[in-house]
Amino acid sequence: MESSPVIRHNWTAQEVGQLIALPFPELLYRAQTVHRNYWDPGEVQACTLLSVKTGACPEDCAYCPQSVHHHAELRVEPLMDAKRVLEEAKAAKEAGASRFCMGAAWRSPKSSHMSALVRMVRGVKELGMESCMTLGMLSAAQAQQLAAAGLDYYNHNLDSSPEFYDKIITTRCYQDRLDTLQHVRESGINVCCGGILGMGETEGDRIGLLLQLANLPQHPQSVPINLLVRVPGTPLEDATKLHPLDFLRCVAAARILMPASYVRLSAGRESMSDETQALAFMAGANSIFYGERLLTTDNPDTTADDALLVRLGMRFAPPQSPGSHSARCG
Ligand code: SAM
Ligand code: DTB
Ligand code: SF4
Repeated sequence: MESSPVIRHNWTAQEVGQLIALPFPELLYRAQTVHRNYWDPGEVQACTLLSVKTGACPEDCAYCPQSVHHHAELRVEPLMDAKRVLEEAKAAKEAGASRFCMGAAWRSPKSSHMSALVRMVRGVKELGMESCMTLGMLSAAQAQQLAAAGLDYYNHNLDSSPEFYDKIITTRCYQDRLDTLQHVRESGINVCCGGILGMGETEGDRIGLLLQLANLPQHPQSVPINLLVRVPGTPLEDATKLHPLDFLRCVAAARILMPASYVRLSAGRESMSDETQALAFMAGANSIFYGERLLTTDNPDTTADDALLVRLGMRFAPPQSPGSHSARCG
């Protein structure tokens, strides 16, 4: 097994399976070695999320509290005014975030939404932050409109393996997701794409997800690894918990497979110990969601995250100009 810092797009399921199954110390050692070739191991990127349109989503994603098909407790809110969004972005910047991610509970945005979305992107850029949006499926034209506004990143997750996918979502297919990723990539916006672990999938499915991500034509510049937040009222509220070591194995594999990408320890940190998070940073995670809310669920308090970083002797990374984040690979 090779752990040299070479960017590959031709991984096989067997290779990824062998990686994941390495003795844990060996896997972490390899991931940390790759990590140090590309990144400063003392830095973590801080991204703050804001739900700019909440709930009443027509999609049936089994994990999601915002689906109209489920019964999670939630205050439905229409698209937020751009001015209010920018006030939140400013507060996030003052708290130390370098990237501001705006999420909407849509299958896809309507053309009538685009001018407000463009105002949000421009405003976040003017604050000197990286901008990110996650709005559902995008057409090529919509991706180009957001690119022209200066959007830095678009988040669209594959969520799981192609084989497990239809046990989780029936209202859109895997290929729809791949198509949106292609539109985003071709528009020049950086891709943020990852998935969710702990939905009852097998290890083979986790391997399948990692394989899909690692063999995309370009690695997503950001790879969010979410641990399922088991929200009451969703079909996955009683999903069997994933063992933290199995979660960590995937983080390490993601780092090895996609050396120059941010690997984000995303949803689910509320239920993780400090030790698990520390091991995730050892395994190559170098980004977190920072702020007391994710979209509709809780995230650790910023004071707890600040204290954790101090305890670990780590620090938040300053904003980077998109595209320059793999500068250390030389
Ligand atoms: N509606 C858009 C979409 O689905 O593309 C954007 C917002 S959606 C909430 C963004 C991502 O959040 C999903 O793709 C999923 O990976 C993640 N997510 C949603 N609910 C989650 C949960 N309960 N636990 C972990 N991740 C979750
Ligand atoms: C991603 O991969 N995780 C974030 C972000 N992209 C948009 C969302 C997590 C949502 C967790 C459930 C909630 O708060 O609604
Ligand atoms: Fe809607 Fe996105 Fe939630 Fe799926 S994940 S139900 S598309 S908000």
